[in-house]
Amino acid sequence: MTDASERLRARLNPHRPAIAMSAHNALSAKLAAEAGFDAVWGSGFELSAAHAVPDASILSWETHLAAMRAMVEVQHAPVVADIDTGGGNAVSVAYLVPRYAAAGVAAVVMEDKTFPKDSSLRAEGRQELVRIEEFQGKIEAARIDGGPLVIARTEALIAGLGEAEALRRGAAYAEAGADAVLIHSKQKTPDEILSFCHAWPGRVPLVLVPTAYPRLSFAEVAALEKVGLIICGNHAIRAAVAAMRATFATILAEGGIAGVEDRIASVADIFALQGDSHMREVEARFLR
Ligand code: SPV
Ligand code: MG
Repeated sequence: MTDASERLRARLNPHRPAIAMSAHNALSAKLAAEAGFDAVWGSGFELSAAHAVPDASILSWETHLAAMRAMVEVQHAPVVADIDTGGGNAVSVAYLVPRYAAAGVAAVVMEDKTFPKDSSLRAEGRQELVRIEEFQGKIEAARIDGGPLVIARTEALIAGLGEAEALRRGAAYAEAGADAVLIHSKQKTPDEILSFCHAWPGRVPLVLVPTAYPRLSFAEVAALEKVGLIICGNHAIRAAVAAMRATFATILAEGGIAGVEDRIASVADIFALQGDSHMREVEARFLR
């Protein structure tokens, strides 16, 4: 297991869940780490949104992998890579995950939907799941010595298959060697998630993405003593979109850029985020 995976595993504490913040590029990953989040969520939804395309297996895995590598390179929080369906079947997974391992990610999250996937939160999206045995094979293919943690994600609740099926799948995925099970829901209240968590036997920690039911606080999740990781699924891209829209509208409305000056990051701040101090050290040492 890599150093990043070890650190993440140690933080999957059901009494005090780790909190991951989403990112869509290296800069947002760096800001998430700077803010103090325990991990960075390499979100497929965010990356798709950043390319202005749907989160439906449209971007290539190379695009996603390059984004994960860039996130790993610029900050120290463990990166949890959202590999969607793993690119196809267990063979695809067996070739894909070593590349994510080489990029230095701490964990991969793989979901039990069919390829190509549709976004879980999309109203009336296509939510078909692969057979349990097939997904167990994909989990086994994802597990490599010294590689990232494997977080198996079941979409049984998203697909409307009910709690019993979600529990059956979660247990089967833990049996196949998953380090944690992500249980996703798009209900606007946390009821079905709370019920699932209470029923979960606790063989491996759970992972939640509470986008659809935002009123469930981190403290309430911790009180369940079943969840090792809470993922803030898409808050970086939504914050960026809101901030850009507000800034762009103000500039056009006011006919100049002066009015937004103290509401946006300074140029000095951006230089710092680019690692300007490191470049100055390099210049001082090597430029002759
Ligand atoms: C993502 O952020 O890409 C996720 C979470 O997988 S969700 O969009 O809720 O499916
Ligand atoms: Mg995703």
